[in-house]
Amino acid sequence: MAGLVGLVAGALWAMLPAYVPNNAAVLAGGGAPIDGGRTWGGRRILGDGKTWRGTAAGTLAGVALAVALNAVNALVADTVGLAAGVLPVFPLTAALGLALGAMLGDIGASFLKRRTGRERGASFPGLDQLDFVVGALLLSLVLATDWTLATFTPARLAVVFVATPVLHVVTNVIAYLIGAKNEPW
Ligand code: CTP
Ligand code: K
Ligand code: MG
Repeated sequence: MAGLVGLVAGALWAMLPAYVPNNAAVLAGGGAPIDGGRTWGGRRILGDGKTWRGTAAGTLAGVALAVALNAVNALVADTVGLAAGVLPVFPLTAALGLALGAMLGDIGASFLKRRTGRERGASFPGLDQLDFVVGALLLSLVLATDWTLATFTPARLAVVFVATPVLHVVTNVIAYLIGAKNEPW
């Protein structure tokens, strides 16, 4: 797997533990909101769309996926002799950074949405598609600094920032069409 295919595969593989948490949170959501119903400046701090259960389930799903991807990676490398480094291997610190960071990025976006007068479920183009990527990369950088710097090369980052909004729009439209989500964003 050389050249462009390897680059795109490596970049998306590295971000998978950050892609899954939001979808897992949608499926697991409900229960007590993180902000406990509290308001700030007349509006909810975060809103009912950010719950403890959704956040915990999303984080666990992302970490579990990273562990599973490591197993698949080892299997594939043994079977087809994939060159080491094409697909990243996740240390647990990186897995947690990507998964929890994605959730925190999404929560930060809700905070900004409430401060700018947007009700729960309102769209905020740009922020909606990239909040979790920025959160994931930042927390991964904090918890697994060397791994993050070595894994997210400028070329892979470029792929991530171009491909993620496209993937995000597609998965959310699908989630909306199958009735898992109230809005197609
Ligand atoms: N969810 C959750 N906990 C989270 C993130 C999401 O429980 N940390 C669940 C909620 O049921 C939420 C649904 O997933 O309604 C969809 O997530 P999202 O689109 O991020 O939330 P919204 O309801 O649109 O709220 P907001 O406007 O604050 O983004
Ligand atoms: K969101
Ligand atoms: Mg939403």
